[in-house]
Amino acid sequence: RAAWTGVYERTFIAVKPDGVHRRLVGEIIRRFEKKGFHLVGMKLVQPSEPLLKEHYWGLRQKPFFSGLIEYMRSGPVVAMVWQGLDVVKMARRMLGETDPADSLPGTIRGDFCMEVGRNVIHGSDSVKMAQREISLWFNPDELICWENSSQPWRY
Ligand code: RTP
Repeated sequence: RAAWTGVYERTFIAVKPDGVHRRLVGEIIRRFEKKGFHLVGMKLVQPSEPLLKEHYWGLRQKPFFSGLIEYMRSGPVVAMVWQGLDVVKMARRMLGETDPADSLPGTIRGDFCMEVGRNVIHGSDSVKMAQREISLWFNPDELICWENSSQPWRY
């Protein structure tokens, strides 16, 4: 494939209420910026229960589902869309494992949290899920293409 294929891939990242509460928003944005990804959407939101239930629809049968919704409603969330080469997979690697106990130091969860139920950040797990989540959390006019670079090494 051409080197630039996938440059316009997008993922949905959310700093969860514990991450916002603990002032980790700047640190998280800094990591994505320094990696080289391109921010195309961002907002502080107090997510509604229906939005969260839709977002976590695939986990509705899990025993932790209601606790998860309660946790996600406990404060504002910073919702973001990041763009760049293989951003979905790379962002998941930057986040670490779902359980911080399994996350290596150097990852966001490995560095900043301890419990699976308070794991500070969400990232889409596939390109398809990213598209679904972006359209759930953002209106198209909230996503801004602010740079039109012809240089493929700048994502
Ligand atoms: P996320 O969607 O938040 O990025 O997390 P993930 O893909 O790494 O993990 P997933 O299995 O989709 O779980 C979603 C979120 O549910 C909470 N969780 N709690 N055993 C538990 O108590 C448990 N397992 C998962 C976590 O907040 C996880 O990020």
